[in-house]
Amino acid sequence: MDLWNRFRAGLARTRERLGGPMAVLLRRRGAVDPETRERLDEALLAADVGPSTAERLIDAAEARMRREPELDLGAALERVAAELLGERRARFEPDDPAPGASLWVALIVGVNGVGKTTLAGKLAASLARAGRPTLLVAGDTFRAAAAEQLDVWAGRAGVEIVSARSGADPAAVVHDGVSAALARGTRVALIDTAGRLHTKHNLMAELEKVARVCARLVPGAPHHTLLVLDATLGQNGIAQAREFGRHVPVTSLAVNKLDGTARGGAVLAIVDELKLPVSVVGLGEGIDDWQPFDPEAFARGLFD
Ligand SMILES: Nc1nc2c(ncn2[C@@H]2O[C@H](COP(=O)(O)OP(=O)(O)OP(=O)(O)O)[C@@H](O)[C@H]2O)c(=O)[nH]1
Ligand SMILES: [Mg+2]
Repeated sequence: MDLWNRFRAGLARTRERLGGPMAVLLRRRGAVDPETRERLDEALLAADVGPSTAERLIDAAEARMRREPELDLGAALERVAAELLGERRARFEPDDPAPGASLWVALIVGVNGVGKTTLAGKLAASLARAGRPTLLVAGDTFRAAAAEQLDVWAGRAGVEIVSARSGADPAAVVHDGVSAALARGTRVALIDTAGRLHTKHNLMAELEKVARVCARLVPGAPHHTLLVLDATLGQNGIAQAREFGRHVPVTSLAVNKLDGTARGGAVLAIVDELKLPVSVVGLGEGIDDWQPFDPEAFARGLFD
């Protein structure tokens, strides 16, 4: 399956909520009458778009149809959604290497079970394949099986890994991992961290310490802090991102598990509320089941 089709397949359940019952309405042109507005609003809420973002999208689509009368409601919604999603853009990839080939450090954070470790594996594989020597750092020393799980991914991805026994101080492992990456001259260090509830202050302080260790070893590190969200949790991601953002400078969002959820519309609400770009989407459990985020393709996958 090509990338677009995989993406489309992943969004199928969300699209069913938006497109299916709405097919006739989405073909209408001109002013949005109150009944259409109400049914559209319902469909958007069912896809977890969130009330204020839904309202904003419908208003923007209506304005768009006034300016471009050839557009029907579905096409107008697709365009305004793509604009909203594309307002800020980010890619999860190392900046051009400075002369002397510096190390690019990325920190992967998020609440429990959202798919951080899986995504670390997928991204490491892709970076390695693109010819960027990558080292995985097992910063999750909390869960006993966490380092083993990352080790399996390192094997699949064909990259090196630095880990420690469980119970070790995560900041110490990160120190060792980043130092090893520097010593070995790898281009990228990807740090997996333990899942933590955004409301637990001691755990957030631990994350701040991890980020400080990175900065001490490599100027400007972490160069990318990727906050991983779980699409099946819908708009809960908004509160998570707000809280994580108070403790670490979140560069971009990854939205995992977009396959098999009908709540993909939450991505619109999350981007609208947080003004943070999405860089990556997870579409399954396999090593290739992810994609760089493409606002236009995402909007098309929702509404067409
Ligand atoms: N369907 C689907 N499952 C996923 C995706 N990403 C991860 N998973 C699954 O979600 C579960 C949790 O993934 P992990 O990578 O262990 O999540 P984590 O955030 O590292 O979990 P903790 O370290 O415990 O906080 C696993 O069963 C993964 O296979 C995805 O994009 N789609
Ligand atoms: Mg994990």
